[in-house]
Amino acid sequence: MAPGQYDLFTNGTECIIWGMQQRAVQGMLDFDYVCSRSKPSVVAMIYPFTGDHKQKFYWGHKEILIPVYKNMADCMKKHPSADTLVSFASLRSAYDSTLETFNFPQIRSIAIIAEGIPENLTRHLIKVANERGVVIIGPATVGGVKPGCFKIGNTGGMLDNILTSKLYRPGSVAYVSRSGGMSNELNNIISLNADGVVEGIAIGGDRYPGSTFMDHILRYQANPDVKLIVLLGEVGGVEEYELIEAIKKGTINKPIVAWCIGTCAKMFTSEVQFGHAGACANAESETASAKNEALKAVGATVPRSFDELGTAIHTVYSTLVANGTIVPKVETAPPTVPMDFNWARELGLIRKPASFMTSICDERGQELLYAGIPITDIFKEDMGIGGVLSLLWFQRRLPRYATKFIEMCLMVTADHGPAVSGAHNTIVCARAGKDLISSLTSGLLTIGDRFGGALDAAARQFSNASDAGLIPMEFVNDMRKKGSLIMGIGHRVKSINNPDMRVVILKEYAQKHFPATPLLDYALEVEKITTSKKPNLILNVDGFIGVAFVDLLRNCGCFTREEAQEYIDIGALNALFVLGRSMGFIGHFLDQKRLKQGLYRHPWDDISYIMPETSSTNIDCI
Ligand code: Q5B
Repeated sequence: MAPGQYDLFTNGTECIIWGMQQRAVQGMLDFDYVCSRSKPSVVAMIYPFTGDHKQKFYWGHKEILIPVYKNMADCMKKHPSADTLVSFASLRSAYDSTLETFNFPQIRSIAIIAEGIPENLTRHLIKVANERGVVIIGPATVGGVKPGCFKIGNTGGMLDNILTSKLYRPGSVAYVSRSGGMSNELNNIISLNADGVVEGIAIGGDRYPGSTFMDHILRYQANPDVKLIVLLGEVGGVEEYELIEAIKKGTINKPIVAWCIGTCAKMFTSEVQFGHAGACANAESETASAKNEALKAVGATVPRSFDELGTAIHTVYSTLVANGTIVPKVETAPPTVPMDFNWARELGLIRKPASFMTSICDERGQELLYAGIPITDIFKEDMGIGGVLSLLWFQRRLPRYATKFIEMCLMVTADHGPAVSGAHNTIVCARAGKDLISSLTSGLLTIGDRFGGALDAAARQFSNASDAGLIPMEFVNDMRKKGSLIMGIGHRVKSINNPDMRVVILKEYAQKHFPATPLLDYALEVEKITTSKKPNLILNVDGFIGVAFVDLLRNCGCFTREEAQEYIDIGALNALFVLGRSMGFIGHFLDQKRLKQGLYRHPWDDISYIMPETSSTNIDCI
């Protein structure tokens, strides 16, 4: 066997991945990097379900792009030196995609990871592969690894495992196993008991593996870098006897350490099907014990149990070192691969100031939390919309009378007819053919000091005056002197003769349920003064909610004075009107659409056109 034949992989191997397996690809690239490969082994990916595009990966600390092709022919054409395909195709698509791969003679080896491919289809793939001289590794395998050169998919596990098992540089021991999981165990055992792995292949657990133990052992025999061969066979099948025959004939004469797992099968009264499809003895000769005996009989080193496999490897390895067959190489440290950020964070190795902070809602766990309370509890406790707002806006549970008050505020502010600024805007916008969100926001944008947005300013003005010890009359006079309107006072249509029932309802409730209403009492004194001047200068709905909410924040026992002040300073109270009135604006939008109202144009007779005098516009500039 020439070098090109026994070496499936070198440190220049170029590989194509079938399937969108970003994690596996990143694992392969990290392996390449610690092996000090000059270039990544993965040159392209094939994924028939998206268009051609590029995927971002890390090469050490740098970012690189790997092309993804929809079409295999395009991929092969663009990457003619790729000779390996690692197929992550599912058990349904692995057969067709592997058959398609055979059309491209550049591919010398194919690793098929999928489990559960029907045996007749696998057998057909094996037949075609043999005709074309292609090596199949798998199906039903993790793949294999050639330290310093190439790693198939997820073989070897995560980077810390690869480093611990010294897979970043070749040793002298080659192994072949059926099990992908056990190959990881072998990487570890060999690194602890010898100078490490030179190549390891897991042929897969199916009854018909694409390549056999002997296919790989013959390669290991031909490869001068392999000084010791480890076979991890298992119960079922007769493959191990091919090695026994080859040892007898002298075709294989390198030291062999072998163990067939499944010796515990003899403890069962009937034949047992182990995890792998092929792991069932159909004759005495197929039992693990029989095969271990037969291997021992031809001179292979066979331990007494799997536990002693490491010792057996160490004994043979030490002999090979002692007789000069193996000259242990000087260890050099592999290049450092920057740790994946998420992994490092999971291990608690790094901390990074978050650029974003949140303290009201957490959707990451099994259940959505509002201020730490699971959504199911919110329903169990029937917290209602007022309870939800108390959690999301104030980060705490408020007493039931308070959450009911919040709900009442939302109810009374929900709408006040089509004539008010916001509803009018919403209607005009809807009639201009705009969508719900545009129409709603058009209405919301009118909310401000004059219309619906006077809650916060009223809360501030009244509380500042009262806290400063101004009597109501002083406050009113002060505001008049400054030429400022008192926020929360005055209404276009409501007056003491036509009271606003919304305010009446809320007032009755607050006076009955709030522990104390000092600011409301103060505002009502102010109202007496302003309405004595003009009957429409009432404490309006904005003003009422503003001052009553200050009383709630300050006296409900759930906030410190500073916390209460913070909500007033932040400008939280207008939110009640904004949320409440959004209900009405949405109603107006739906109403206009339902009524099929056409484009609104304001009538000319309702507009006073006041043009500049013609003579004044005709004055010549001198
Ligand atoms: N005067 C609300 O004005 C309105 C005075 C005042 C001292 C005052 C006005 C005002 C403060 C802002 C405020 C919320 C613009 C209102 C709401 C939601 C709504 C709306 C709806 C809904 C009304 C006449 C005379 C003048 C003024 C004096 C007026 N307000 N003095 N402090 N606050 N209030 N906004 O009727 O001597 O004659 O020159 O800005 O609280 O938006 O339903 O419509 O649910 O949708 O046009 O309820 O009060 O009165 O401006 O002609 O003034 O009274 O200085 O004095 P009006 P004006 P003078 S609730």
